[in-house]
Amino acid sequence: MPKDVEVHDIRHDWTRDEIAALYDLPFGELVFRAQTLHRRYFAPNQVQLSTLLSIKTGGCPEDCAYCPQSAHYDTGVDAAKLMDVEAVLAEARAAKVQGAQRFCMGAAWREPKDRDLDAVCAMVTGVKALGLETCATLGMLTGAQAQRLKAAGLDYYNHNLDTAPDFYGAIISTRQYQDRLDTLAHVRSAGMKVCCGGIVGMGESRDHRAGLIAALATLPEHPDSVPINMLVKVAGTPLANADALDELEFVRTIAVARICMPQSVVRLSAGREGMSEALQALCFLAGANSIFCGARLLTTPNPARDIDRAMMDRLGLSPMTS
Ligand code: SAM
Ligand code: DTB
Ligand code: SF4
Repeated sequence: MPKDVEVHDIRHDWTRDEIAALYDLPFGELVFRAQTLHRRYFAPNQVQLSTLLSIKTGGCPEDCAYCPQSAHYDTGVDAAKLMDVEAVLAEARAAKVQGAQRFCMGAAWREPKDRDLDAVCAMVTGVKALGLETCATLGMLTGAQAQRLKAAGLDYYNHNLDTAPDFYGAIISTRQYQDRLDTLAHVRSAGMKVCCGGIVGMGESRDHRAGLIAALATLPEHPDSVPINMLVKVAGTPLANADALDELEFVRTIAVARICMPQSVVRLSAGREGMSEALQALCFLAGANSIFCGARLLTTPNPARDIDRAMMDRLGLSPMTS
């Protein structure tokens, strides 16, 4: 691949207006551009497979309007203590048997206490020893906590920007956008890979969606992994009755993420349970190349493994080889 093509493709100076203009392209033109870049940087028919486990569920002090695990809303999710290390390792072994490549441990915390991090570090080391890539999402981290996780063997840290800076206040009041940027900087400085994306379908405008992609694509380094979540509407949360996002607008968001961050793995993340196979096929065509596999996300359903195997077979997709 010619060097000038690479230099031109990987930009950190995207403006929101330029990204809004991508959204405005004719659908076929947008998907063609995304697919062209996808093929330049990735094997086009390979999909990275991650499995999620909620290692500490519910009772979270934050007020994220989308989240079934916030203690502010009555969603029927019971708060549970941090799981035992052995129980987590048993789940990781099962995920590996089912073909997962990365095991992502999620905790409903604002931030981990140092005492909790002892157990999480033991989980990370144990999962890594199984030959799986490791990922965790535990809320805000200090620099020292990020370094401890890295030393324990953590490959990826997931921390989402969630939405555009100017829509953020409508969704979360208990922490600031800058807090998230600070955590992402700590994760990078510690030498871990960054998994960072957002949620669409929360009542934001197209311009807000462009603002989210602009915030991600102008980080000092593009996130290695970019999860694009379709809001999973959970009864009891403030967003339970949010208007459904137009399906093709979701595909456009995937395509725009692919164009603005060509070397990042873009994950068709939460929300697949409500999507047809045809819609998911369009997302792969638009540059998505990762999914969560396994019948549960953190607290909500995800397609069962055999359903996804059948989909991947029908579409000629295979697990990503590095
Ligand atoms: N508590 C930690 C935090 O917020 O960073 C980690 C777990 S939190 C559940 C991880 C991410 O899940 C959130 O940032 C959000 O993007 C996503 N998420 C949570 N609830 C969701 C929902 N109902 N639909 C789509 N994505 C959701
Ligand atoms: C991400 O961006 N999506 C995942 C993962 N990172 C942690 C979480 C989705 C959660 C969906 C709601 C639930 O199952 O509780
Ligand atoms: Fe807590 Fe994370 Fe849910 Fe926000 S998204 S309420 S921080 S678990």
